[in-house]
Amino acid sequence: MSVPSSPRSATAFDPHDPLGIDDLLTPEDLAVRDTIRRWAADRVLPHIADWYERGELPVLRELTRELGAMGALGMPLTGYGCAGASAVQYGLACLELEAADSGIRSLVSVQGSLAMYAIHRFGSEEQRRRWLPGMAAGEIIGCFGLTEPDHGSDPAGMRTRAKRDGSDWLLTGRKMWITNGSVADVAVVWARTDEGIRGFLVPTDSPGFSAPEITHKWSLRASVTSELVLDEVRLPADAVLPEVTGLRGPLGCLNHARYGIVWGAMGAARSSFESALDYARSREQFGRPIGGFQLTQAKLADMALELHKGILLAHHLGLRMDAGTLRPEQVSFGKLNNVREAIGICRTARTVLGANGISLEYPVMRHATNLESVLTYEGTVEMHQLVLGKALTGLDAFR
Ligand code: TGC
Ligand code: FAD
Repeated sequence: MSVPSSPRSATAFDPHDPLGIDDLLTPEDLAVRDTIRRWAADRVLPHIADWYERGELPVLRELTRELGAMGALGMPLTGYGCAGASAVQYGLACLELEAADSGIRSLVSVQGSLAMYAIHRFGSEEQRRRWLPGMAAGEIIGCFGLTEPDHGSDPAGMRTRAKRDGSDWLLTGRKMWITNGSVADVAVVWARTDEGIRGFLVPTDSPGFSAPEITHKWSLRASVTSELVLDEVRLPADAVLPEVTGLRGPLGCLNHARYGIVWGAMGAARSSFESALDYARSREQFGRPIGGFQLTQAKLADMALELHKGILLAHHLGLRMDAGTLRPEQVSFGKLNNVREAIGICRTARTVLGANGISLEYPVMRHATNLESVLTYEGTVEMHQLVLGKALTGLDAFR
């Protein structure tokens, strides 16, 4: 092992990459990251505070097509117009998107890791051909309906029901808190059947389907969230995903989306940390920059520790996903740690900015409030603690 004998023999310390994590990335990884970073800087950052304040994402379809053109939708999937990128590259894209806003990363997660992944993994060849190329291009928007008003953390209790009627299916029930629900062209809906839980591809213009938007959100304001109402929606026999029965279907999709969040949360954290670092260098009190006070430096050092440890963890999990060795418990490890630490970083960054920390002129409070949703969706903190608790002890404490 070689240890630098003097500071001069080491590469220069980079405050934005103190551990030299960039050295772990391939030229292709860096190219993907830079492309998405440039796109977000150009297309999202100039408008996001305004969209957030207004509580809307007015150019959602346009942005989705642009994301499709960059290969960001269903990025690690292969064939059917998907980019076939590595898991690490997909993770880097999630980080860059969430550094702009969690709502944009959510759009990509739901489209690619939930709706497209479900079709790619559990659909028939015909379903893949029908839906995936348009979804990869961002022409067709998908959503993923698992959560119900009375069944969030415990989807096994879902009430949405699909009954056979001749060769058709009749779907009745309600889904809640569904990202992109009211703008989607196709909804992947999980429902109870006589055979167990199954997934259905529901064109959103089907009679009996409606998706009222959920308003008055104080988090993920630049993201569409909806209820799905299914009132005897008639679907043909081939609307069911043929390759899976049981909760392992939707939970298998969640592994992929949760993996993206492991990276994404570090994007929100990075943006908040950088905002705090800039501010600390320029804001003066008591005749000197606040970054010169030991208490501020302690905050910056602690934020940097958790930020870069989190990125290292995400990269480690990405390598495991690419090697095919990533376990669901390891995804829970990453989601639990990185979202919790990201919120902590945002909260500390907010204190460094003083009163400006609560202003939309800076991204910190927006990221912090977004992360309150990220902490809850895709499995709450408690669910991931219980997943790890079960893996550690062999004892199931969910029920
Ligand atoms: P349990 O009995 O443990 O498992 C039932 C079956 O599922 C299998 N399984 C998994 N398979 C793949 N990946 C995983 N992570 C899996 N976890 C479990 C399991 O092996 C079993 O298979 P089989 O074949 O033996 O039947 O299920 P449980 O009812 O005890 O529940 C376990 C628990 C609590 C961990 C699970 O229900 C859970 O994860 N709850 C949280 C629900 C959740 O995360 N919902 C997210 C909704 S989607 C969303 O939030 C999108 S946000 C938008 C955005 O991403 O931007
Ligand atoms: P509950 O399950 O009611 O939990 C409430 C509290 O009780 C939590 O703290 C929870 O951890 C705790 N709790 C529950 N059970 C236990 C236990 N056994 N032990 C200890 N504590 C427990 N869902 C989708 O299907 N698709 C989407 O696209 C989607 N998008 C979303 C977008 C946003 C903005 C939000 C906020 C949510 C979204 N969700 C989506 C829903 C999300 O997945 C759920 O909110 C989440 O799974 C938690 O369910 P719940 O809100 O019903 O909380």
